[in-house]
Amino acid sequence: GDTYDARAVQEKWQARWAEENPFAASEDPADDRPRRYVVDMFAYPSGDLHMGHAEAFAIGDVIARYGFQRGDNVLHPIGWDSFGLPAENAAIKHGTHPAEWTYANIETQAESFKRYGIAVDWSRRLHTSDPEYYKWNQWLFLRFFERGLAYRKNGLVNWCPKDQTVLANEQVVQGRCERCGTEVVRRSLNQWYYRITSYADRLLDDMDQLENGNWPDDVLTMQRNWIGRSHGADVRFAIEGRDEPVSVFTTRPDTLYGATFFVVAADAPLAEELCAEDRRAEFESYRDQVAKLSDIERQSTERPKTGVFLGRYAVNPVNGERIPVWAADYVLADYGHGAVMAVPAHDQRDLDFALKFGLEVREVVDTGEPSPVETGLATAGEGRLMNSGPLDGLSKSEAIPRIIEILAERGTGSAAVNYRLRDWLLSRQRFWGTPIPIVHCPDCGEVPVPDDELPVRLPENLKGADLAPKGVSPLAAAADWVNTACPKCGGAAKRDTDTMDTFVDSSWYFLRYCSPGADTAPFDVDQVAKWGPVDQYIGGKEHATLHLLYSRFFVKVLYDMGLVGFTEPFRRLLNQGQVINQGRAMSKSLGNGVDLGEEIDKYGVDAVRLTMVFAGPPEDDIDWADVSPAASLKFLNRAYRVMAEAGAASAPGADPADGDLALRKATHQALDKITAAVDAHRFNVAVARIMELVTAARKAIDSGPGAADPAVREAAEVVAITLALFAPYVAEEGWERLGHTGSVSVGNWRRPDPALLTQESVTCVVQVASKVRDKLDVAPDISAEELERLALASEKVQAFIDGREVRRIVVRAPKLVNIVVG
Ligand code: ANZ
Ligand code: ZN
Repeated sequence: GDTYDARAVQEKWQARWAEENPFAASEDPADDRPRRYVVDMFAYPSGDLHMGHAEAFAIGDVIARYGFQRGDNVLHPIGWDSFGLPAENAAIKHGTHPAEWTYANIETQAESFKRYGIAVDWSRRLHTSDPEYYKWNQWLFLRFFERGLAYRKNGLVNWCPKDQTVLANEQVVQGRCERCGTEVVRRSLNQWYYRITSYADRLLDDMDQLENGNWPDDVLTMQRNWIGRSHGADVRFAIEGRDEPVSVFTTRPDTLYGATFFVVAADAPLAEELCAEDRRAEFESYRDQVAKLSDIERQSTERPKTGVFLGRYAVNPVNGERIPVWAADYVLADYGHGAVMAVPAHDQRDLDFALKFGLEVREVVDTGEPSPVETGLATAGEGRLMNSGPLDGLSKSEAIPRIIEILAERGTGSAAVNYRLRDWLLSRQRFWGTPIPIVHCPDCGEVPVPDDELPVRLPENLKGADLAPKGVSPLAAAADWVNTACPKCGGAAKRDTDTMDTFVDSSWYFLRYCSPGADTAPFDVDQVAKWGPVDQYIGGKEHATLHLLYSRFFVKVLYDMGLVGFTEPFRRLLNQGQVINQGRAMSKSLGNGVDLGEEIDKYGVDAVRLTMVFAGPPEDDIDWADVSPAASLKFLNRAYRVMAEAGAASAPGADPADGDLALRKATHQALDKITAAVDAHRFNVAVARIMELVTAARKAIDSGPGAADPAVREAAEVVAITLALFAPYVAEEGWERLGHTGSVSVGNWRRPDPALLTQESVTCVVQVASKVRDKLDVAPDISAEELERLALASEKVQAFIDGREVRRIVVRAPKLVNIVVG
């Protein structure tokens, strides 16, 4: 038997693709083919490609290649997210500049991507660490700054003690640094922010464009929860001995009559201010304890409640009641107003606190549930208000607007909306990122670097130990770089020494791909209008609240600037699963890593790619211990032999109509199902249908009409055409063996012939009272319901039922229906 030499075939076709560039997007304005824009989340250049890349890019490539194969004008670009900490850490370790490590790894990955055979337009390649790219991060920053969307403020920020830099909220995962896993602490610093909170409503409301399966539901849910919009009211409580009242945010203003105490976040300045003198010592020791807790511990519901009485009273604005003011850690300083009205009967956290400290619990909603004091469970069900003056007898949905009205009349409250989302903290105290284009002048303050002085380049003379984390940016040590003239007054001034969060780089790169050489703007507006938004985006779920949220924000700002005509960047999103091994994520410590290069050397690119997509639906994880690249290779050899034998026995152009009808039907039905499966992103199903087609063709060659039959050629050609999406090298080689000269990969998809799709019919016998009364021609896969309906619709059958009562109908689809009459 003939087997294909994977390595030789890879080298041959890789060279051909490089020469012929079949996967370049057409820029011809007269090209009116449908356009499709497919983007894989770009790679981070840490070392060579790994199994995760291999899966994500195999899947993205199926989608892109399907577009090419159907003859669409496809834009499928590639780039590198090449700023960031690992490069800097490698540079410190090796005494080099981060650029060395970065660009060497990019070269390695680029070669591997080429070998992996992904169908991309290499002419559009970009690297975010190129000054030609990051110049536009700076330009965009300045536009955001002009619009009040970039600003600097002093505040408590998340600080990673290991990486010695601040982190955005989105980069803190369960209290730990998203990158290195170190527990994050709070620090007070003056930092730059992007005002993403002014887009909170649009980030939520525009999600209706992404629903109905366009984006995975769980990603939408994560974004909704992250933005966390709550509707409720601000209620102002007077505080005895203080001129200004203090507001609380509540989602349950209807329970105001049940507020029996008041709690301020222990670490909020307000707690310190409200604390009575005789309580100060106790309060301060408590506050210092709280400061040591991580956010994980603070928010844990398991931990017993703690707190201290501040020796003060607040006054309930609706009934004048004095309620004690406490400080506690379960109230967070940076949510709402950092203070709550506690309603222990109907809020579990408040109830735990009240029971611990012996505070009053007063039910104000009659839910019919047992008493919270007895069960320890706050009641949250529906019910009528009680013990609530003018609200008595109302339901929650009636009481909320009513109480807001009452508060508004008295000037002590109003409806309010609150968000969990915080502004995006942009500054990083690290080197390998985009310098923030601001000059600090003692006279003029924060002065933007003029556009014509962009980019503000990173200094090239820092390397190795110069970059070690010090808590301030390494750029601060580059005196020549830092000291500059104020662009406004010309006086001595200093550059901002922080760099931007690298998530800025990835927030708009998909726009840059449309015109990667643009040098007067971040992107060519007309090209983006032509290609955007991205039709299909492919990448991992870990970006649900980071990259995907930031990109959506950027596109909305760019829409407001008139630079893009759409408000959402990615029409459809596919989150591929992970490649794991023996049930666990691959890791060095477990020693269960699988090396992509070794797998490719053993089985070839095609077999590895086929294994990736055949393992299951693309969203599912793949356990490499459960799949068999060897079996994939065996199948590819079988497919190759069918193509080679058909090619040896006939020439292109034979009329398939003269071929074996059964095989022709099998081919067209396979094509129909493969098309539907690829459309539905069920690539594993598509591969299974190709496998069946290869089996059918093999049978026709060995024990049917033989290799020279035109139907065998037709089947083999469909194998090559469809396999090109999944195993492109063997498909190209097989196509050539079939006698074709060009590439199989572009413009060769076929439509099944409808005349060959009709299924054979079977005869169904219909009996009335156990006598055959009619025969129906039906599809072999007809459902029982449909068959029963057809049987009862038959005129002959109705004539024999003759108005009698139908007592029972026995259906044995597709062959028999028996109608029992009374
Ligand atoms: C009284 C009340 C009664 C509440 C009741 C709930 C149930 P979400 O949905 O997350 O917005 N809250 C307000 N500010 C807080 C803070 N800084 N730290 C901790 N908790 C805070 O939650 C809003 C509810 O969380 C508010 O409504 C408040 O408790 C509490 F039966 O007020 B509620
Ligand atoms: Zn100045």
